[in-house]
Amino acid sequence: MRNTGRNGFLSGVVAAALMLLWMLAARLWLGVLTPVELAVDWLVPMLPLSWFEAGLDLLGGLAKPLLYLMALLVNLALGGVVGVVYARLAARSAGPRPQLAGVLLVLALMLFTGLALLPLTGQGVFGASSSAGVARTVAYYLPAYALFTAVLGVSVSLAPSDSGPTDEGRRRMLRRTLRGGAALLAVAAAGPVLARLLERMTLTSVDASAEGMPAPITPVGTFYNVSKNALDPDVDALAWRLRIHGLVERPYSLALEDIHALPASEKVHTLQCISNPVGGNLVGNARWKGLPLRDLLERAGLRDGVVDIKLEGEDGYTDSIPLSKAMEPGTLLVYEMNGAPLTLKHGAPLRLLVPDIYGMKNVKWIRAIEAVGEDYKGYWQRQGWSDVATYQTMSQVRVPAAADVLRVGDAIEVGGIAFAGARGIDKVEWSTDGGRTWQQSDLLLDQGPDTWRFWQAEWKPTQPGEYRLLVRATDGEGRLQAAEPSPTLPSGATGYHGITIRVREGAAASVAASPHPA
Ligand SMILES: Nc1nc2c(c(=O)[nH]1)N[C@H]1C(S)=C(S)[C@@H](COP(=O)(O)O)O[C@H]1N2
Ligand SMILES: [Mo]
Repeated sequence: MRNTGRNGFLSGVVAAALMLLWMLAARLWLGVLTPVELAVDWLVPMLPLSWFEAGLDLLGGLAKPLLYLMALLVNLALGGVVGVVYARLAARSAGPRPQLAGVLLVLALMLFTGLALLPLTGQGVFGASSSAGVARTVAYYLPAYALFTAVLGVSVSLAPSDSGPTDEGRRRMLRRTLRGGAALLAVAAAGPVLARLLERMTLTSVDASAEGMPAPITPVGTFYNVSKNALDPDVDALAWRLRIHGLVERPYSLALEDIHALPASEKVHTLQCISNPVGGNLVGNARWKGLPLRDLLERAGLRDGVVDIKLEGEDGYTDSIPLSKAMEPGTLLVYEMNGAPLTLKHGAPLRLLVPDIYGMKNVKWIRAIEAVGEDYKGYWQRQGWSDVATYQTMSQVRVPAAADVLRVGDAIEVGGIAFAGARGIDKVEWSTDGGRTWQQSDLLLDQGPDTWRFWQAEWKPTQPGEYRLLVRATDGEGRLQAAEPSPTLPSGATGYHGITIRVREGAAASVAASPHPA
């Protein structure tokens, strides 16, 4: 009996590995979410905020891939458990014939998936409310479970038996051939599948000490990227439709070409993630093109009692903004970024840009807009992140870099960025004595409301030594940014950013060192 259990578990794990390989490959082409992704999506919003924070602190950008890896291992182990049950049943002489047992197992797995797993993870019965739909979902899971069951059935049937030594030699050879073949197949197929998956993965590398002046407009390729997903939705723009519904007089839907035909507006707009640390890199500025959300809402005719406008992404992510925010002319649904069509990772075919509110609420891959009569809590709010999520006023030192060689007598350029959402920046001050005294910098580059400002000053240190260079901004409403450090959770980081630099004795013939090549 112990042997039956071990053999069943191993058979189950091998079968699950092959099944998952099929699932990962088919994921890219059918767009159906793997059970691994469903598990993570379901789990993360339920994690206590303190665990989430601890995980991020400890693992940083690795937290997300490790979570998926863990879910993958749990999946394999579950395959093993199913294998044990199956092997035990098969070992009982009174059990059903193997073919029948196989059909029953596939049926049970399909029913569990369609009626429990998918509805529980927000995909609807048999994936009815997923972007892939029922047909693709079934076309994805059915072969996966058939593969699992076939491999499991064959592997279990080849188990060492007590029926006598006669066919034991043959069985052993078959078993080896089968397991070896499966392993070879898995290894051969895994390479290209994993390579493609890694290319598509959205991984965020958080750098808490970003250095160097950024370009005024961030190129799309270096614009930071954050999403809850391992693989972001790859929306078929031709089949895609935007649905406007809820508390409206005339619900309707639009194709992308309808949206492109409506009067458009363009604007430069800075986006920052609420989990950007003080001095961090999760901020970017781009020129976007789209249409005011207000135009689409007015066309639908809002009924009385609307509190929030809720946006739903193709990845099941939802969030909301207050009606008054939705009606501001600067709240746009955009389809172009820096003069080119929005890319997959930035939310193609359509994303929201909302003034004054952290990236989190700038929903990507929008498929539905709903007028709701309540204060709707979005994906991250359910976990405890701020619902209002107004940008904190921030400023950063970007030059000089901590490692630059600076000398007494040099004219050193100090500067960086400052951002305060729609409030704008009034003033940026800098200090070289850890905040005892402050001097005002020059503000450069006004790209309009909702954009970052660059600040700059020249510094001629007269004494060698170690200096603490700090910066602080005052927003357009005259409020100095918060000095008190607070973590990113739940409302965005606060506190002054600073760097420590060393100034050496002036060299005899020192050339004024500029931190960048002129
Ligand atoms: N549908 C959807 N929209 C989303 C997210 C997401 O996971 N799914 N992440 C949000 C977060 S937390 C941020 S900071 C921004 C990042 O946008 P970017 O990747 O274009 O910089 O998208 C927001 N919109
Ligand atoms: Mo974010």
